Amino acid sequence: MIPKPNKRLSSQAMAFVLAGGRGSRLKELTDRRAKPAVYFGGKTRIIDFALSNALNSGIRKMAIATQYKAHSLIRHMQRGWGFFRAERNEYLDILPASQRVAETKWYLGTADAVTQNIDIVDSYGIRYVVILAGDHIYKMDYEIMLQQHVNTGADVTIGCLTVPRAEATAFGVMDVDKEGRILSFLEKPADPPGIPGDPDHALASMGIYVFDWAFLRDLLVRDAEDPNSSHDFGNDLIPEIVKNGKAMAHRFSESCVTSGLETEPYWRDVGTIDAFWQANIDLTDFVPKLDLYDNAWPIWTYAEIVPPAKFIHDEDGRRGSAVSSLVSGDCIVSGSSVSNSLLFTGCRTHSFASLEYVVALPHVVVGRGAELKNCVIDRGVVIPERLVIGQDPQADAKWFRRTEAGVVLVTQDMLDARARAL
Ligand code: ADQ
Ligand code: ADP
Repeated sequence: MIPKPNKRLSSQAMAFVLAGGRGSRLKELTDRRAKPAVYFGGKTRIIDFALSNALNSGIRKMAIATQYKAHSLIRHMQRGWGFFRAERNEYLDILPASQRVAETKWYLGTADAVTQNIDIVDSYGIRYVVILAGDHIYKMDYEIMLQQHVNTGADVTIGCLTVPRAEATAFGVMDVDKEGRILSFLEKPADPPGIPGDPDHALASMGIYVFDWAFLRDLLVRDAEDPNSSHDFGNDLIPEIVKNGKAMAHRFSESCVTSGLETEPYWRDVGTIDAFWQANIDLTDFVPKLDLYDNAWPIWTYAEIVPPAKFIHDEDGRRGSAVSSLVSGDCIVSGSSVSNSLLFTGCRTHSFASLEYVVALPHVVVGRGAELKNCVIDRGVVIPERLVIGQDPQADAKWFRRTEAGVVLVTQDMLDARARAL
């Protein structure tokens, strides 16, 4: 029997993941790690969402361009994403800037990150490239976007969603016709145009692009020689295609994956302390906005092999409990009360401690009698006994980073500085 060709376009596609950005609005959380390597959701890191989407969509060839503070990201990739096998025609390449070209050269912009790796993309023998950002939380089936791209014969297909107009200054903003063809594209406009008939919203680029590789390759080679280009997709390549070619918008609502629990398409740029805290705390809702428990669309990650979470009475019989909370493996909640919080792997909370609306990254230790509220605690931080955070805005702002909305970020460096000063 003659074998049938695999009709899924994802089998002819690769994902090129841009993971080089600084993520400076996450402040001290990205002092030592790139934004895509920041922890999210109890067990995973931010980049796991884009990579799991690619994997679940059927894409088996991936490249990840890294640049800023890449060590923790690369370590995570090696530990958690090392199962791709060349003999099955699967590839996952980590492409740090300045490692491959003769002279020391950083990735100048997002397009340059691809240009510097043209030979690697060529070697994959693929037809389509899905360009992804490694720093957003969402579940999406890229196969649907690939199909739209092929059906419309577009030069580029751009993933987009509606955002409040006031927030659209941080995005590429587009105007489309009835067929979804992009008529104009403004990268981070100071005064974003609203959607006709819906002036309070704008149509924003998700920074996700599908190209035929042959088309993008030509464009990159030309862009590399343009002295006026910043070699960036949003600033240079996309406006050029909108002007001279065929750029189509793909609505996220068409391809977002839901388990039935999510009531609306979920996409978050957890790029600020407030947004990061909120999106993590949202997971503790009775009906969460993002379902992480959907077996049909698993979020793959590197998970340490650890014992189960444990909840114990201390020697004096005080109850260790957690309600409306996510508690990861290797946590021990001892004689303390945890509510509306998210504990990553390996956290320890000691007697008389209380945690409310706390996001504790891996291996946080909370000392006896500490009271924590509305905060994000960085990895490995040891909270001293009886420390109170989240009740006195002035004290919080003095020692820690307190946002206007009242979320407090705590790192070990801040605690050490406080200990030296007191
Ligand atoms: P920005 O959000 O500003 O705009 P940008 O800084 O270009 O995004 O980064 C996009 C992705 O590329 C991020 O994942 C980042 O980590 C990575 N990156 C940045 N610089 C890089 C470099 N030199 N090398 C490798 N990777 C790099 C983009 C689009 C907008 C769109 C938003 C959606 O330009 O049009 O609306 O994404 O978030
Ligand atoms: P992760 O991001 O995996 O949680 P860590 O927070 O332990 O990892 O560290 C992030 C990065 O910062 C790693 O590259 C690590 O080697 C480095 N690092 C950790 N602690 C320090 C420190 N005190 N000084 C300098 N670099 C550090």
